[in-house]
Amino acid sequence: MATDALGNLMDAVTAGSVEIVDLTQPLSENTPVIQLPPPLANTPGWKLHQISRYDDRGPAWYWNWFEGAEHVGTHLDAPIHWLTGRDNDDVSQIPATNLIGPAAVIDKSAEASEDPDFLLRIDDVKDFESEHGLLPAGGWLLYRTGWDAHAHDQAAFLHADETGPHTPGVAIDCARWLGEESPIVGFGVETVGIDAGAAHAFDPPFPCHDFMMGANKYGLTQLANLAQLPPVGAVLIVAPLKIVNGSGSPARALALVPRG
Ligand code: 23J
Ligand code: MN
Repeated sequence: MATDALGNLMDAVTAGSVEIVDLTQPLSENTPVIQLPPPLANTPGWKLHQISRYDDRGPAWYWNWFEGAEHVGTHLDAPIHWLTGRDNDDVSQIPATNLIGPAAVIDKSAEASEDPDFLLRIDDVKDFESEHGLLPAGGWLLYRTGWDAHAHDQAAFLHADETGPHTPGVAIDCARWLGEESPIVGFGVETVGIDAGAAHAFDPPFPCHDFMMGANKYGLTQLANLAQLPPVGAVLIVAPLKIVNGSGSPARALALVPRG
């Protein structure tokens, strides 16, 4: 029965047969943020302001306040983030049951290291499904590209030249399929956003945002440690702040991973 399931889970965590993997990048003033070209407005990054640190302002306590944006660091894109999802959920309205679910992990790190503009195709996902089973209904597809290796360095992470940013993403028809056809509720990436660096010039622009948010689905960005996950069998837990009217939120993302 269900109480045994949770007891067994906690026993497995204690015994190490289920490992907790932290998929979250550290959130600091050095966390990279997306840079959109003019005349578009850009997001500020993250900043801590000290209130007191065991001093005259508060002799026995340390605390800060922060300024930062919704779409900074490891963060969740709510459906309302995009024009196509304007009547869909804001981040506070996302059903909690969608914030935990099975995760499939597709690894295109070899392809992305050869070609930083690599785009995930429907055939790549179909090939994955042939090998590992169908994408999980109500779950998440996590897209490993190796881009987490650059997350400590804004220039390397955004990887822009005079033609704009070059980071891996999703082909237009695959983005449509993920939103409109696939059974997943969310799509997670290692890059600064769920779309390719070059996706500003796609039709529609930023198709992964367009089709996922339009389908009341979620994005999850700047993930770490996807290399530690199996292709199937892990469970993702993502915890965005419950910001009323929020279009997204920095989030803690964790995976429960079976070992042995
Ligand atoms: C606004 C416009 C374009 C993009 C984004 C935001 C993001 O990547 C985001 O964090 O949602 S591509
Ligand atoms: Mn975002």
